[in-house]
Amino acid sequence: MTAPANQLRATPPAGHALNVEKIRAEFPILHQQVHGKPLVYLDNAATSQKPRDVIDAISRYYERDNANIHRGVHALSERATEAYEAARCAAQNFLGAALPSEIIFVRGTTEAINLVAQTFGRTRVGAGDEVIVTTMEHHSNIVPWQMLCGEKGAKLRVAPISDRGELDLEEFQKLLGPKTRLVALTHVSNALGTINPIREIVRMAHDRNVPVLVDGAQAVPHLKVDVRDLGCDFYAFSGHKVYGPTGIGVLYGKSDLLAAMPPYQGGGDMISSVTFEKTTYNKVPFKFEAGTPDVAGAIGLGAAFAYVNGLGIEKIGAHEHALLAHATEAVSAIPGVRLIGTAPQKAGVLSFLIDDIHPHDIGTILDQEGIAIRTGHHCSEPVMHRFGIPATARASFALYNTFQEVDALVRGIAKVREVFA
Ligand code: C6P
Repeated sequence: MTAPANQLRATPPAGHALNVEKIRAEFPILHQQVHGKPLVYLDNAATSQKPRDVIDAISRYYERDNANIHRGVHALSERATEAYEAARCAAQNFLGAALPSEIIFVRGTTEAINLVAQTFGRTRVGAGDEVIVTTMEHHSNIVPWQMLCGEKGAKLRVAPISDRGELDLEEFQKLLGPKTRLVALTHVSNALGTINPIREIVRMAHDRNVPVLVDGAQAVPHLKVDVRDLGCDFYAFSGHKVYGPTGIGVLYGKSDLLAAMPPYQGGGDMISSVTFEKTTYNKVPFKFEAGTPDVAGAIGLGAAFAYVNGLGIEKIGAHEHALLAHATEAVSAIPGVRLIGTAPQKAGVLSFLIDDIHPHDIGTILDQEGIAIRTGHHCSEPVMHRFGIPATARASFALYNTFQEVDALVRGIAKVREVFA
């Protein structure tokens, strides 16, 4: 867990230093020039780069073990099935889930949330009921609930955030009521970097018997997540933000909830028997994994968990926090810079504006310097509306970033100001 901002430190505490030089050697993509400059990749909240271990695990699978799973009696199918189910156990351990069957492989956070909305949501939410989200949600944690509420005649309630980008817990508490059927909120905001106090929010919701879904897309790369310690009912994340491949992600759900939920999609592997008169469904988690899954993706994700575990998520978080502290101090000292998202508890993300320069121009000029950041509304338009801005420039950090790269960003911002002077 990161330290509060008033304890921000620009170097990780003793014993927490990562060997970043060695780590960088394990990421082939980082060693290239962009527009004649060394690549400085600071768009990790959009997707992180992949270590050699992950790339090799996927290649090895296709070179040696590729087969369909849960279906064949031949050796390759057995090996592929074993590797896929081992990845499920790795995900279980990564999240601290009680059982492997509480882990459902999905395409990513977006699919995980849609799955819950279309199964749990459709059976539990009715006319006049309410679903609570927050102002700082990614569109993936707004639109599926809007669709559900529209279909059912239910109401979407929105917990507000402060000028620093913190959730207003008093207002959140007031929204919880007898009609609330679910709270769905992000663990870490992708646009602001705010870390939400999930344990406390879960306690408040559970006091009223309201289940909680947590969007963990921006949390798992930076924080130790233990779903049983958090107490949440669902937890969703994408593999590609935590050094795994694209196209694979995880939905964690408490086993009693998953068992009671209807399937999401129909097809192969999610059934135990089919006749034209009646189909009976497979047990959890297979009930939710219709069709041939992304076997290679799951195996790659398993390799990503091993990679992160090998380094230690606490060390990773401490390193990134030191980078964020250094970047926050250096960037906010530049005249004309306004930071968007200044909560005391933050992870991984620095969103900013420079004078009245459009963020897309900032991004384009930085790209010419070899620096990759994201600009725009970050699929979080309500956050932009809250701050009365159309977009931000966002630098986001990962375990392989260096203090020199932060300094390159600071020089790049100075260049942007020169261009627009
Ligand atoms: N945010 C970003 O640049 P998918 O696309 O399903 O892997 O993840 C969606 C998602 C859900 N929740 C949060 C908090 C997220 O940050 C994201 C993805 C990326 O901020 C791409 S828009």
